Amino acid sequence: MIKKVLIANRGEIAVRIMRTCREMGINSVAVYSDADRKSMHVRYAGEAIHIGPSPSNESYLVIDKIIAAAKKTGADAIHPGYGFLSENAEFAKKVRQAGIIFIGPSSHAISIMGDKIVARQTAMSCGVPVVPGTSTPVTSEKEVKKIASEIGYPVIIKASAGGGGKGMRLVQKEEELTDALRMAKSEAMASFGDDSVYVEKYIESPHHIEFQLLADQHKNVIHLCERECSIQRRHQKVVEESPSTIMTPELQKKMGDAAVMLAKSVDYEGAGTVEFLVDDKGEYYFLEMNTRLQVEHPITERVVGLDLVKEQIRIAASDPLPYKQEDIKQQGHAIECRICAEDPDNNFMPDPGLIKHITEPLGFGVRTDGYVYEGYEIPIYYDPMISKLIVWGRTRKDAINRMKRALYEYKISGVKTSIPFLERIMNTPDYIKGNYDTHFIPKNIKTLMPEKVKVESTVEDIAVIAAFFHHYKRMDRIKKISVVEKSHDYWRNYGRRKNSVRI
Ligand code: MV4
Repeated sequence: MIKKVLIANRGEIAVRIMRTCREMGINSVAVYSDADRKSMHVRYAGEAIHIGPSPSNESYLVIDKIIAAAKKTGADAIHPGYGFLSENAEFAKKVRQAGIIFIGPSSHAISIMGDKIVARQTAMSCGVPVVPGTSTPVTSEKEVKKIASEIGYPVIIKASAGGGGKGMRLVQKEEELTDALRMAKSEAMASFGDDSVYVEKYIESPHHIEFQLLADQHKNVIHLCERECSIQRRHQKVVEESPSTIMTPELQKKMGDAAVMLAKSVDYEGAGTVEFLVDDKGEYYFLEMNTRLQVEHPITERVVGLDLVKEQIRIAASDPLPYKQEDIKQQGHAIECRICAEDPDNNFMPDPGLIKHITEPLGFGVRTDGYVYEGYEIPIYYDPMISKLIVWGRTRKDAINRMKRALYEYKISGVKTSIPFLERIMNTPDYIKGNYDTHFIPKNIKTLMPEKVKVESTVEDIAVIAAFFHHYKRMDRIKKISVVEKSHDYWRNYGRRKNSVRI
């Protein structure tokens, strides 16, 4: 029996996990840094314990502090959330050595999947297709040249300790290889302290599709179908949906079975995700396995009707999965937008600060997983994601229209957010048609990033400004200024300054 769970995380995911704990009658313990004293996860938790200064490496990333907090509060289990220590094999091991349940897989499974070369070898040995390339780290330039000429250019060099796009280098032709290899290695060394790299054929325009898994302690492994995660910016997912518009029952069965096989081969336990690349011919290739609950898990929850955190906790408590693969059915369509405190007009620079006002969307088919509230100051130390907006619709079209409606209702002031950018994605014809791959954002950059009206001191601009003032003064004289006083349409006029002039 799990009676008290310590959540080794912060922000929206900490709150999301605690909500399920509350529903299950489980007490929750929050841990918090200096910057998070007033954070929502601290307010929501049954109890909260301070673990150190604001920088993560002095608080949320310190294994011993988290375990000490769990012991002190008598927590029987620790949920790591995502990020921070969630995929740290040493953490999982030390938690269990302390006699505490780690809500997640074995440290063995975490380390296998954490090393991308070992993960690749594991996939190969159980017959899961991988992208053509090396099965061991590459050592010399000569070796890379040989492999590249065998599989054909372009190739991609990836860091073994990487994942999620870090330390990747694309090589279009042989002349670029020397520099790319050197740069990939030095980047890998700088980021991970490990310069081993491997080579894969570069898949030109793939879809990034991942399968959600649940595995219990009794050898039952099932998949909860796929999530389409191709809309990324700098290897950060921006919008995800389920099902994928390119999925067919046949492909789903093949990929789902492959994901289940891989999990079985490492005696996987808990919730996990197997990522694939799918090319334009419907060929799929194993990319990596994430041994944590993922940011985008709610779209799967909505489409298959399961609370993944509840399933994780039950699995950790040794309960067998109460359903079989045949019981899992996708119903309708779900889309998630990640809402970040960042400025889309300024190269997506994080824009932390005080939330002066927030109104979240509500209504049928809408869910927000967030943590900020009016008067809360977003700290500079952590991820700028402040919430996830998840909608459901009977059809994909319904879901898109609902997402547009929900984004329209979403009002945040005090910080800049990615909401306008997300609205532009929802209005992009290729998105609406479901006709997109991993190149969606660069391909549609013109409409996603409308040129800002630049005010430069050219003669022409000055003339335009002068003409405007002339017109404005005339309007004033003839008393025809339309002033927004009390609006009949709150949403439309939200954020406009009082007495602002409509022009
Ligand atoms: C690839 C690839 C094409 N071919 N590997 C891996 C981590 C993920 N975040 C990006 N990854 C990719 N691996 C092979 N063999 C394409 C991607 C990829 C990508 C690459 C460049 C720019 C944007 C991308 C978006 C998604 C996936």
